[in-house]
Amino acid sequence: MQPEKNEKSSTRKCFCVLIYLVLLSLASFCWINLKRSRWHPQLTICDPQTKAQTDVSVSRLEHLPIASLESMLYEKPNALKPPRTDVLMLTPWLAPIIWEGGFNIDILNAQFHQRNVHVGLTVFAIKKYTVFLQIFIETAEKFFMVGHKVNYYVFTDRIKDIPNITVAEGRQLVVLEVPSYQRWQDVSMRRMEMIRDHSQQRFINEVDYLVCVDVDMKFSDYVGVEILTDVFGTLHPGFYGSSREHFTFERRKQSTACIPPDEGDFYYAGGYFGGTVEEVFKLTNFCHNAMMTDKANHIEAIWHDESYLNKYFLYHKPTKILSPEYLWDNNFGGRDFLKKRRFVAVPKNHNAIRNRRALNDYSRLRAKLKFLG
Ligand code: 4GW
Ligand code: MN
Repeated sequence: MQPEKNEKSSTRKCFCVLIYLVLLSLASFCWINLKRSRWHPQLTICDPQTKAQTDVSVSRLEHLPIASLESMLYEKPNALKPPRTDVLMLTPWLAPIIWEGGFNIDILNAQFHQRNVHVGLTVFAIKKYTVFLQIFIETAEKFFMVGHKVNYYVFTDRIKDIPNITVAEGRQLVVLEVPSYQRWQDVSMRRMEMIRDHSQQRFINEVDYLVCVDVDMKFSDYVGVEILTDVFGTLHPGFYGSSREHFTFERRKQSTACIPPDEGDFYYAGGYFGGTVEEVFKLTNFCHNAMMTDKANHIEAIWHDESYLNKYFLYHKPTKILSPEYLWDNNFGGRDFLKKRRFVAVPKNHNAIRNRRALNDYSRLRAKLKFLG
């Protein structure tokens, strides 16, 4: 009698385990699908650990548009008459430098519409820098990639402070919660790591290009698909006319960001770069790894992420370069060559926005640079 009882109870146990497993897999299936569908609302709040799961190759092919032929009328280019002669429009490695007058936006828009491009604009608003978001997004709605699909990716540690902005059709505001760092240098530098990680986990499934910029800025004229290419950098508004010796590259040989005095093409700004998700992944991965190597050796490059970016671009040349039209500071006034000021710095109340210790660091560094010429 006993063995039969045992057998019965173990069969029951097996059955219960089986039911439990079926219910578990059903629940996880529902949960995964629910997570995916959360992507659709305009404002998406997402856990930093989230991993997007779409199959890239399948989703991209599914969305390919059907080729159509359309004619367009515009002024004929003249092989013997350059549109502008006052600025450099091509680098020695044949990358265009983007200036007003050097492109026809209608042709470019038609080309990028044919490809149905989707652009991601990444911006960090950590701690008090959330105050810049309202103007940043409002002006981007007016001037950034108008008529194209845009995802704003706002990285923040203060989700509650994100303004509730309604964005136009075809555009989405995605808020990504990230940790904040105590040192302001780390706040700035860790952007590379976070862009890299999110490129791999989510951006690669959602957008074709990434544009990565500072938040203490506003758009004041059009910024469109003319900037899009494999990988681009932007001429720093303080150094477009400088000689190599005046570029503030990292010069100490112990740092991975070191650039020797007889090398360097341009001085690129840390606050404006981009390209395809794949290329931005490579760039940010390089910069983050270089920073980690330096950290282990107790050294930090002079201008933080900007120094590592400049090192990357020296040996991985950008395929387009944005002129200072795309990154200007009105404190510099205007310039004859500057036909448009597309993206300009918002004046910061340094005392209110930055902590005092950081201010001291900053003024010491500026004084040192002045002294060095
Ligand atoms: C000193 O106290 C700080 S705080 C220097 C940068 C800080 C900071 C920067 C911050 O507290 N929160 C934050 O989100 N950021 C992000 O890093 C923000 O996107 C900002 O635009 C970017 C670079 O810092 P920044 O604009 O102050 O740098 P600069 O003056 O070189 O444009
Ligand atoms: Mn800035």
